[in-house]
Amino acid sequence: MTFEYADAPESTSVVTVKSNYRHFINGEFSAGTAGEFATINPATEEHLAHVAQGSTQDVDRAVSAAREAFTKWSAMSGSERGKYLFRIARIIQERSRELAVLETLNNGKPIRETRDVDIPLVAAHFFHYAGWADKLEYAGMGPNPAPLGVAGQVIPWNFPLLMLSWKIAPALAAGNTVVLKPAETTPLTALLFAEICQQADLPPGVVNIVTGDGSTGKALIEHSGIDKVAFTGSTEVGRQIAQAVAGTHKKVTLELGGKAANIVFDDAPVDQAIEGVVNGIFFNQGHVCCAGSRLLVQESMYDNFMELLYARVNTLRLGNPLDKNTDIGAINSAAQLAKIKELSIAGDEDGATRWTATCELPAKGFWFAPTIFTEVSQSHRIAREEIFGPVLSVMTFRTPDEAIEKANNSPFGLSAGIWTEKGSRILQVASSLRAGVVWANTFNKFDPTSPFGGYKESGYGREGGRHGLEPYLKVGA
Ligand code: TAP
Repeated sequence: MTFEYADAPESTSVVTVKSNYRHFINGEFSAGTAGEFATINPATEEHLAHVAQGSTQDVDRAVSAAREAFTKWSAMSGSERGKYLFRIARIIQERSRELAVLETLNNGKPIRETRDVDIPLVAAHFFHYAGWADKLEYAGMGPNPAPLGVAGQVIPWNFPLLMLSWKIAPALAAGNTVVLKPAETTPLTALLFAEICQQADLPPGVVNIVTGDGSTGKALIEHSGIDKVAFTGSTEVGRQIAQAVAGTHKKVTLELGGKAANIVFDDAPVDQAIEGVVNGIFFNQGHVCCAGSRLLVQESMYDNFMELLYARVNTLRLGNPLDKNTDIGAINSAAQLAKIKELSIAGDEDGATRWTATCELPAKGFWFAPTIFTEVSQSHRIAREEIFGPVLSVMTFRTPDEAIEKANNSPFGLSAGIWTEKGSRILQVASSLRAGVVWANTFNKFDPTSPFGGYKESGYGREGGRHGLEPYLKVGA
């Protein structure tokens, strides 16, 4: 049964969206040299603002500012650096509503997620790494770990501010300075974060933000003045970056795509597993690198499980992302919507059976209804390629060995989920899965103390926790 809910829209009056946004370089907002581009609200296609397009000169200016700031920032005591990070974390908490609304406006994700997941996790990352700043010699990376220098960081659009925090918090705690490029479709919260850096009196040049498209990201990672490349994005661009930095002194971390298996055994707590599967693929419209996009269900419980799953998915509310009751928001861009549609059509053509949730799609904006494909085989494109949308591919298995084999039969290895009541089975299956993160009887749980990262084509390096400091330090120095 679906209840009727009254509209519960969050007010947009808590945030001021400016008509123009400029780069943040050396502690100040400054115009770029390559014009500007428009950023929109993907839920309505309404224009939000004009944003500076970063040129190689803009990147150069930002790298020079970061280089100059590095001398003082890296010489500062860890406890002093920690104070700045604690201050930033507290301001993020104070301004969380403003950040959540702006993230929802620019990204299309539901306010419930930005308010309850993204922004609290952003603050938690800054708190976590603030605590590490004066304890680097106890991080298990040698007695005197030293920062690398200037980090060039490029992030995607699916968790704009959260990915920023994964990059900036550990870099600063370790004594590096940064130049960050947000994704072209979601630059606004990074620029609000720049205001927070000003409010926290962060020394100029420690954080620099240059906005723009892929060419700006390319100019940044290829700049000879940076010592570290941190990239989160597609495997395709990750490959280009690995080639571009090969043979240079730059240290690299690549957090790339995924195609996680979510494995449900027939002894699993069914209601809990249904919630976990739904959260695994439909959270954030499936724009999640570690989304449980391949569901493996044990054959003996398949019919019952699928019936419950369809019923649950039909209760998800799709629509206005600013409404506090909304579960499924907008797809982030027309380009991403086209990619989801193209791969779904490939699912039909390859012979899988499509099921679509009964929901009405708004007339304006970019939308895709929750979709489940059954009768999927390992060779289908929808079983192998990352769709990065609200589309689940379902397969079955009979034995644990078959589940492990199917789960590992993927070019990716970012995450996986296991649902069973048996602790011994969790341990046995988890230790056989080639995935950086394995969740048991839960899914999509994030914590700043846990390392996160992939195997195979999902990239290399870890972010989060003590491990997340290592990519920003000269280990063993
Ligand atoms: P990409 O197209 O790879 O873009 C990521 C970032 O790189 C964007 O800022 C993009 O700029 C920039 N970029 C594009 N071409 C570049 C180049 N040649 N050199 C340097 N930078 C370049 O990915 P996306 O579509 O935004 O994000 C989705 C992908 O990210 C998915 O595959 C997802 O799995 C992955 N992801 C992984 C993780 C982790 S932790 N593993 C987390 C989130 C997302 P523009 O925005 O202007 O194109």
